[in-house]
Amino acid sequence: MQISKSFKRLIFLELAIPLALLTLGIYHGLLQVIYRAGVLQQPAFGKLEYYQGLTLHGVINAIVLTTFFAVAFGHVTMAFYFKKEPNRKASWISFIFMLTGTVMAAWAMLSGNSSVLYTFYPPLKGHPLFYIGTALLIVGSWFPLFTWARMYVKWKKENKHTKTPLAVIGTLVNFIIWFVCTLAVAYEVLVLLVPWAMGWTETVNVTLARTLFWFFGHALVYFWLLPAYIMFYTILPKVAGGKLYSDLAGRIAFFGFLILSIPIGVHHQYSDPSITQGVKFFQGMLTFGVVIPSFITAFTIAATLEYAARKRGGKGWFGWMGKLPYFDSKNFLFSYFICGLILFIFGGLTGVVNASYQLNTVIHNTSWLPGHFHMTVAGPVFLAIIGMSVYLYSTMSGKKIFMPKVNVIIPYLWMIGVLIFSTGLMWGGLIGEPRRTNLGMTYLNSASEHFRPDWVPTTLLALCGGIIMFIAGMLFLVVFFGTMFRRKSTEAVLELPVSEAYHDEKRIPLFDRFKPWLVVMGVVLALAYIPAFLNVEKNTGPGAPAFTPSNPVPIENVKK
Ligand code: HAS
Repeated sequence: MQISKSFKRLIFLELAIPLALLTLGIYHGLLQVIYRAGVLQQPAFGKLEYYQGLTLHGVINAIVLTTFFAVAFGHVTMAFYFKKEPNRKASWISFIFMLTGTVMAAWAMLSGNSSVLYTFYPPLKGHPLFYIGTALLIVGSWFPLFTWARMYVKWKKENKHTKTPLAVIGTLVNFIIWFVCTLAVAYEVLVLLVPWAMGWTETVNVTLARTLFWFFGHALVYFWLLPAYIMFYTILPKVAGGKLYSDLAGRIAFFGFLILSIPIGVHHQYSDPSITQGVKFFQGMLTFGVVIPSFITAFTIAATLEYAARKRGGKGWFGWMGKLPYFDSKNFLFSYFICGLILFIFGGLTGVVNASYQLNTVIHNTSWLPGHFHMTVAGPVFLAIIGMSVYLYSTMSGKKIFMPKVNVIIPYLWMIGVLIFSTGLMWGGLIGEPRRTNLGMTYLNSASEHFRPDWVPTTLLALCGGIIMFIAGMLFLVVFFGTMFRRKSTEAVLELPVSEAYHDEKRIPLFDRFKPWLVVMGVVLALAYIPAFLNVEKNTGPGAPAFTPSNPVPIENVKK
């Protein structure tokens, strides 16, 4: 498909700006493992303090990169399937909002005024520009939903009895989830955090802020995941050389996420006071429910891969696995996808451990948690984002991939790094290693009375994995920016691989409409969250004063 210069420029900027920032994000990832292994035994390195680096790492990698990419990939998907570019003005306004917000938040973090981590964590207090910046980034990412919804409604009017393309369903579901869940964090930022950061209010209601954040926070992880799932359902079967085992399974999975992604945030608050056991239990059960769309995906994609491998001559119960195009540099998307899927088997299973109310008490706030989420967000999500970014850039610019043989190896290197890194973290977590802690200052410093020799092997393992991940990440940036600096050598087009479905499944209206699912979504959300907010209202104590991460004493007392 031919596209306009303006659209091309917009997509390139939305891909390249966060990837350029990723250099900082990856650098701080490396520093994390170095601090934690006790190689650095100081509060700061290169004028950037530990928690400042951790905030930059989380915000750039988990909020900025993922949001820009989801918007860019959504634009591309809608344009490709509807053969029409989204509204130009709205798309550029959205980009300007997101960019301005990112610059503001980046300044606030780099100046050392906002070491509050990507979860905002009041009573840690950030600079007002950090909160306003992140709010602008979020508001900017709302615009596309409205333009895409208009495109969809128009298309549907003209194609009443045609199945809506699965990728379009996935994109709209994802941004509806995003719009609803970000309303809570927008309220948290604008009503609680900005007035507090400006000095208009003296204290902050921590329980309410945390509950609003986690209303958003777990749905956020599915906002990261769904673009990858769209690729697994609609692109992977084609690049694997086969067909999608069931298109209907994909629809069921996406609508399942629509209902269950948000009303489960309290599973991040199992250890919080104020919320009663009944609410925690109910949301814990819903969390087990949200695992189902992923299990559906696991079996559908496994069957899809088996079909593709058998078509390529694969035989036997497991022997077929050897026939997939693992190292085909011309078809490199496969390598990015398969490595992400393999990581997600472990990322998903550890998620189920977290979801259990009882087991959660063992792993909560330990390094098990970053072990879990690096096999999810730094697994299928990150690999799908970077693989698709270089694919889109190359095809839409007409420039060949720089170092194609290295490009196809990167995901394997990354996967090995993550597996080693996460093993170190999870093993450490099970023997009590805390997360978000500069271990080099105390527990991993043999001169400290708190020294824990049993955490030496676990943190060293995480260090080895982290170094491998750093190398893979840097190689990717060389491939991406190397491709940017090449000359155009083929026609520049917008082209996505499109998978056919294996079965000729009839159109089922229920799985081709949003209204019934939106109603169910509203009901489940109300059942899960009205009691939670009533609990918060009833059980909240006095407001908290401001803290910094480096001192357990409130800022105002330190000043005195
Ligand atoms: Fe999670 C905490 C529970 C999924 C990210 N999660 C986090 C945090 C992050 C995160 C960032 O219940 C930390 C937040 C913080 O800073 O405090 N998580 C779950 C559950 C799932 C889950 C039940 N998480 C994710 C995803 C993430 C993510 C996805 C990012 C993208 N998580 C929790 C809980 C906590 C938590 C608690 C709070 C803990 C606490 O105490 O603080 C489920 O959605 C997982 C379902 C997934 C599966 C896997 C399906 C497997 C597939 C691959 C198939 C492979 C194939 C390849 C086909 C059941 C689809 C075959 C291979 C061949 C070679 C043929």
